[in-house]
Amino acid sequence: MRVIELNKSITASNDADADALRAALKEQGILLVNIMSSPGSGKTTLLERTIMDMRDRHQFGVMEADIASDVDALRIEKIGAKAIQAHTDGMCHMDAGMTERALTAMGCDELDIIFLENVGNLICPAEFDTGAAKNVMILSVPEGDDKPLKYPLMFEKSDALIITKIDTMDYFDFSLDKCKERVLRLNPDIQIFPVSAVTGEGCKEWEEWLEEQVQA
Ligand SMILES: Nc1nc2c(ncn2[C@@H]2O[C@H](COP(=O)(O)OP(=O)(O)OP(=O)(O)O)[C@@H](O)[C@H]2O)c(=O)[nH]1
Ligand SMILES: [Mg+2]
Repeated sequence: MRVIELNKSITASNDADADALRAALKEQGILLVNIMSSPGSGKTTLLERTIMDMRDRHQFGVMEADIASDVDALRIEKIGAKAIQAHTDGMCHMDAGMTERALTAMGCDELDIIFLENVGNLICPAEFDTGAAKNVMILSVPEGDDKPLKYPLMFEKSDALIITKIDTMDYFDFSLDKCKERVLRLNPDIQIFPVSAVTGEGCKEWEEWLEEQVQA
């Protein structure tokens, strides 16, 4: 497993770097999807299922951004997809310069969908454009349906919201309707997919949306 140590980007203009990276990836026909959520919401589990369901049609790569360890990248390699572990030098987010260096280190010539599993937290990753074509947020049922009220920016910045662990709905006081209403008030254009990465419920709709983004 390769681990790349990333330090803070030297350029001050993250937005310009992000636009340049987005344009370069579009030119190469690569869809970069930035996955954001709190720690343990189920990012890696959902990526494993998505890759296994779609790997006959696409070549996947995953950049796992964490402060330490290589466990997530090893999980992705275990299912046969390309992966690199990026260490953020204690930083709580990825920016465009860090994303570009991780992409270069991984190598993406033969890939057509690349996931960036961003550092787990609901605040900092929403503030930095990574250069991804699409931003996807994951919220899990045990975290509660009030999260759109407390962390609005991430919901505003995301193109899609995956509400995961719906198989645990009976055990938590989570209202899907209330959650959707709160999210849509912040971002009327967001696509919402309730799923369980364990049972597979709802994953087809999310994967169809992902397929549409690759084709676009
Ligand atoms: N019941 C249930 N458990 C899930 C689901 N998805 C993930 N989990 C469990 O949630 C825990 C965390 O899952 P991960 O996929 O490692 O979460 P993560 O967001 O990648 O975690 P970090 O990378 O550490 O932030 C594990 O115990 C998973 O088995 C789901 O849909 N349903
Ligand atoms: Mg993970």
